[in-house]
Amino acid sequence: MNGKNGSNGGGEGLLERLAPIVKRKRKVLIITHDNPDPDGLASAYALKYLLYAKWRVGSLIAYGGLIGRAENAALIKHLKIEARHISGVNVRDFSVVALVDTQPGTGNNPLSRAVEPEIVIDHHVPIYSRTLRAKFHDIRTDYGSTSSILTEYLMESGIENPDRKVATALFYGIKSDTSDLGREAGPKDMAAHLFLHPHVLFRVLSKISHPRVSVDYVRAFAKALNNALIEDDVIVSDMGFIDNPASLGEMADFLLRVEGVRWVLCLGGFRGSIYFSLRTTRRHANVGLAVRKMVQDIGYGGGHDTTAGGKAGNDTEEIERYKMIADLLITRFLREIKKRDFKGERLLGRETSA
Ligand SMILES: [Mn+2]
Repeated sequence: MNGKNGSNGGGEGLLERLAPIVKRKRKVLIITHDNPDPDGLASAYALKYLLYAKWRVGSLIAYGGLIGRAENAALIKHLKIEARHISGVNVRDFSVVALVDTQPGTGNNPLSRAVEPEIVIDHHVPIYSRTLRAKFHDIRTDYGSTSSILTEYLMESGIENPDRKVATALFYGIKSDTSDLGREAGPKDMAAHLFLHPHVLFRVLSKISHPRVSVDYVRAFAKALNNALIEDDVIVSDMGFIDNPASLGEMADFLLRVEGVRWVLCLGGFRGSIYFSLRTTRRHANVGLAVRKMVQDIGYGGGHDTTAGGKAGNDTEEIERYKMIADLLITRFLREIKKRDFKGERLLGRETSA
């Protein structure tokens, strides 16, 4: 089935199709995207669990970039998810490579071009041609999270009492990618959520959802607010050089909560590139597409209807070059949302209504 909502190369019995690819294999390398979010980490964790519980196949979870947000660090710590940075992994030590919550060719994962993954499980648009070449690919673009897809694998596996740490991770993965099932969540996400519910460790979940934060985090927050420019329903915050690109999405989510705001772009420089997050309250805006136009010829990006992000430029440690790429991204963003004449005043400099 290569329908408009995804591609998994043929209907039922997904686990039966997965089995011959992983069975009796020495070790599977499970890679998720750079600066992994809860959905990526939970999906990788669930696949690792499933491979062992079902076929006694061992695996290792690897990622690129940084584990950014406090929630993500808490997820890893409290659920004991072992994930290794790709720099410490030799891909050749593994007989099978799986990608979750990302695809080959997106530019947002650390898999080298020379390696073709055998397994790709994701919910992002577009579906890449290299994905379709993978022996096993399951891309469902009508799902709010990859965690929902992995939950269906668990359902299909017949495992009576799934590991509660895995269930908690998946539950949080769904919650976080769909903003508590309120954003781009469909009936499948709801069903997955319900299935997991009785197995969730809620006390642990609470620690993950409300983690302690570092002073650096507070500093990043202050910077995002200080640099935020607003006009009508648009906020743009150029945070300048930042310590952690994962903070951008979080800041963009926060700024989208400002009354009357419908569009937010947050950007910042990290290790020679400019990272950015785009958010909207418009339900069918397809900002994933807008982002792909923004990064045309200068980077990578993608996303969903209301959330998207990307990475552009190189050598942007040079302030001149940083400014040039940042301005180009902002100009293209404003063109996409038809707000070319945006000037912007400081959000914090604004008169407040009494
Ligand atoms: Mn996801």
